[in-house]
Amino acid sequence: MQNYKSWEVIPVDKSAVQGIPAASATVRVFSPANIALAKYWGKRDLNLNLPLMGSISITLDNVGSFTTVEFDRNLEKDEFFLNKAQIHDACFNRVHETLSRLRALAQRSIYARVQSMNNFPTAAGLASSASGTSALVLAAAHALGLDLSLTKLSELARLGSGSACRSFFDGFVEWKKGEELNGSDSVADSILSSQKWPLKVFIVCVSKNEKSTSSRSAMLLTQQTSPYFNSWVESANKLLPSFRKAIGSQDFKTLAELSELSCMQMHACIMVSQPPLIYWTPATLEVIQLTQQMRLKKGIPVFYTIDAGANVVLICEPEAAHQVKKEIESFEFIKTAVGSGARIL
Ligand code: 2P0
Repeated sequence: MQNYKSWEVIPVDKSAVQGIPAASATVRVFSPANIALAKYWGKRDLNLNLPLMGSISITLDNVGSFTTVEFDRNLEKDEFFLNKAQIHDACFNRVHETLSRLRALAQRSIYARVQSMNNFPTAAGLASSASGTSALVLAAAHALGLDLSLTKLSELARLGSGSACRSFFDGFVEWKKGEELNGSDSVADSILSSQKWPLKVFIVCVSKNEKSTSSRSAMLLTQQTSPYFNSWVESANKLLPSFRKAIGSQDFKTLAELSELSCMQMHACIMVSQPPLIYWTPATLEVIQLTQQMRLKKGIPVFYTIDAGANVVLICEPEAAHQVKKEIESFEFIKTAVGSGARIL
């Protein structure tokens, strides 16, 4: 497998980058997923996807979306294919809205065919909307000949899906809550490069099924009905300075404790929504407990985090990667729990 570090434009039609040729312009890109350590879960503006808290994520290598955007004068409307299937639902509407924002910037009225493939399970709580939306923005901007800064690309991605704004940057990335109503100060940037602290990430896939409730509607449900929502928001914002300090000083133990705390607080808040929403399966809980045993009993520098789904992401010090991989491979129960086997990406 070719090694993709951070986002990358894969040349398909070089003329497209300079401007739209007569009939069509095609650009293919790769954009990585990102996994939040300090979680984003709650919005101060639903239309602009502005968060109620700052968040911090780690950008993945190799795990993400390959997206081809082809602007074609023969199309009468936008078309969107995800993992080869044509999409017509709310997900298509979001793609169309994102393309329309970019068309407006480029002052063009040409429609596009978008083909996106994820090299990991889609909508299974593994940040596929982050990689997919950032890839879409990147490819469409290039195909339209727009020369935009990473900050502007990140803003356009945020408007499509909040967490996508973090996928343009390497290593540890902070997305600021910001105060401005128009979101001008709610921006993402890298706070420490992956080279400086090359932590290893394992995705323990206990379920490849698409989740029954999307992140977007679950976030709204939590915000509207969870009795813990206000204290979650307050706590999430309070934890951020400690997160920054732990990352700045490469203090693994503190980062592990903070990340697990943020994850647990977010899921506790989600679980008590009305109706209650539980993303986990029994295997999720098993992985949590085995990870705790690895760190607290065996002294292996590893911690877990879980996004809006059943799958668990383990993060460890680079020198512990071999040992962690061996431990995960011995998680026999995952095979019996889901029948498809543990998948370690
Ligand atoms: C995050 N998640 O910080 C959190 C943690 C999932 C759990 O952001 O409505 O797809 O498009 O802004 O970004 C998933 O929600 O939601 C998410 P929208 P998004 O990564």
